Amino acid sequence: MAKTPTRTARPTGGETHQTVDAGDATAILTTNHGVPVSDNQNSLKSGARGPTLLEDFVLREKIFHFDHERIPERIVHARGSGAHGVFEATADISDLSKAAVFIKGEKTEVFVRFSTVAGGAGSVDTPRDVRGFAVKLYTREGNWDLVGNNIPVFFIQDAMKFPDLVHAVKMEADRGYPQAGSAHDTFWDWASLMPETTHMLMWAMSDRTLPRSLRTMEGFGVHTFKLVNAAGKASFVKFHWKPRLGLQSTIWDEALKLQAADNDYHRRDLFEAIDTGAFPQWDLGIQVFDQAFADAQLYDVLDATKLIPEEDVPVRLIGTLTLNRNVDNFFAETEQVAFLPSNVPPGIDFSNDPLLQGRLFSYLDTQNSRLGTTNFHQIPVNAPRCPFGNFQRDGKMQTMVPKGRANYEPNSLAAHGEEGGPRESPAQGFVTANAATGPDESGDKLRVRAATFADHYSQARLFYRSQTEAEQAHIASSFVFELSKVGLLDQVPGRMVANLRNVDEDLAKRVADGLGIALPKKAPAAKEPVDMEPSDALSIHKNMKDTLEGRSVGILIADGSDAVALKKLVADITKAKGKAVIVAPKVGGAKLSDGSQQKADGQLAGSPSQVFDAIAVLLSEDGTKALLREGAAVEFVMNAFGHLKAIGASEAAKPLLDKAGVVLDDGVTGLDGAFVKAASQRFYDREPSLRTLA
Ligand code: HDE
Repeated sequence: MAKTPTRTARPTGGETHQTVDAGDATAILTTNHGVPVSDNQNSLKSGARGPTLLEDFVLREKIFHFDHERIPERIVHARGSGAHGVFEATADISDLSKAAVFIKGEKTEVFVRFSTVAGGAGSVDTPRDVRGFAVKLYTREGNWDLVGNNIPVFFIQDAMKFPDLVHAVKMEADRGYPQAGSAHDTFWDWASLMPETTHMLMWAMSDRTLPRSLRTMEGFGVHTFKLVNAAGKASFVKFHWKPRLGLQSTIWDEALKLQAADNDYHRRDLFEAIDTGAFPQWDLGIQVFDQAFADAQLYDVLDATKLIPEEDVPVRLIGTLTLNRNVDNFFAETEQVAFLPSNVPPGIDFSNDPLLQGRLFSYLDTQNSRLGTTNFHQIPVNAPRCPFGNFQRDGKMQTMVPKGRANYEPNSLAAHGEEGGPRESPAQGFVTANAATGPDESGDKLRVRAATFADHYSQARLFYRSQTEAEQAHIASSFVFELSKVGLLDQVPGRMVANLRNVDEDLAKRVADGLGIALPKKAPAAKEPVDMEPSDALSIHKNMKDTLEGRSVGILIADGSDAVALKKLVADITKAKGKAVIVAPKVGGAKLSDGSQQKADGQLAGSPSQVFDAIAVLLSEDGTKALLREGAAVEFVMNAFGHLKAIGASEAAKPLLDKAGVVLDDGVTGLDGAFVKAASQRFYDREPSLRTLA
């Protein structure tokens, strides 16, 4: 009898179906059942003008398939963008974890999906929202899914509250709006009644929720996990992804205008970066600590509304993630990818964080309703890259064809010369770390919240006090904006400000002033907050990189623009690893000073300055005169200035800058080397002169 491998390999397309080569111009169009199609334009009719016949199986199959092209979108994180890449382990941490993914030099394929949370699949990329940062690592010991966010803490402490959070933040149940935003009654009604959300709200109201690019945001595993070494010793760990480009965010007015300029701002940025070889990279960092450290903290390390300051436990970099391949098909990959926080290889384990524990069930369950089958693990983007096999059988959309009779275990079929199937391995298999890692890990059945989860404000205060002045102003102003959108529920803004008084009196006062309401009485705190040492790692501004890498510069030209200056400018930007994008009133381009025709990358009206990180205005006197009458040109400059961006301009362009209200500062330069340097930064000092912040 023929022997088959004891572990069933993942079927590849080639083994199970031979699809026609899309690149082969001679390939013949067929039905899904392989029957060649003669006419893909006309349905089968009885006579040229007669009724269509039910017999037309080609038409029926085509429409039938089309009717079912959509699957339910994710209940949260519906809008996302994905890419393939590789993770390379760069440090030896075998003392901490036995996972093969961490063996120094090991390279592991990955798939990453970034997402917004609240909006539907077709919503815009740049609302104020938390971003998902989900990484699937196809390790040789099975998939490890680190399903995190771009914020290290979460709204709630216990999985029991997740449906309430999501119902409150998504569009309101009766009216179906707003889409993709928290600035509405039900969210703030709920949040203001849930003091445990306060720390996360501080992050959500900061510029963390307005990332400039998916490439310039951090990722966090959020929960405390465990690393387990070969001896079975467990350590606590928090995971961090640190972007190589540094942190960068937009500001609120810019994010609003981006929504009008480009719905797909982040998706496009990610795709184009990978497409042009500017591969986005992050370092994986770990904060490792033990029970003694955990016991010594005023917060509970199992509480997902708390972080561990990097000053207390430094982040150790142990690997690099590089995204180097765009998806071939959005639906097959980005839409069908199924992340499961319960996917961990031996050497990584869960803590008792009650939010994490709830997630371990939820994600497996949701995939069945989304993808329609318990066999979703066979979809190529989800299938492990290592051999896998067991005695689970059948079910909808079963694509594997197991051979033989061994669909049960134990069996003695092998003794009779038949395939017996795979066997468990106590030595190599996943074993839950049962080392005692904390008190209260067993006991009576209790539906309770640990008393160690009671401090809701100390870390919110830590976050606020770790920000720069400009960042604090943005936080206060976001609270004002969001709460100003709360209509019917008069009591809500006051209730929120009453909570904020526990965070920082100045913040509470700024928000109350901004709303024009009296400062309410301080809300009673379940536990009085304490002052923690500010942490620089929590600020975006303190973690930005002055680099043009990953940034784009919009260069506005018109007829008569200086050809030599343009060439030099583009060269300077490219040399500094920035992206130069030429914008002109007509997309066909402009006639430069030397008579040559310069093609534009974008037309002025369709390429507003909010899509760039800095602008250069390279105009002749005539060009300036023509553009002074062009609203889009004035706005191009005015918004760049208002969004605190560098503006480099030729002498002749000055009247346009004047009309746009530009006032000279460090960010307004000529078109020499000073511009490239300025274009690598933002000019937050400019802001107080431009708009009233709370
Ligand atoms: Fe999720 N979450 N979540 N979540 N989550 C989902 O799973 C859930 C939580 C996160 O790109 C869903 O496949 C519960 C924390 C990301 O496909 C769902 C709880 C964090 C993504 C779900 C949480 C996340 C999801 C929706 C509380 C940061 C997108 C579709 C107990 C650490 C993954 C799906 C992707 C998606 C449930 C809390 C991150 C419904 C019950 C905390 C990045 O299963």
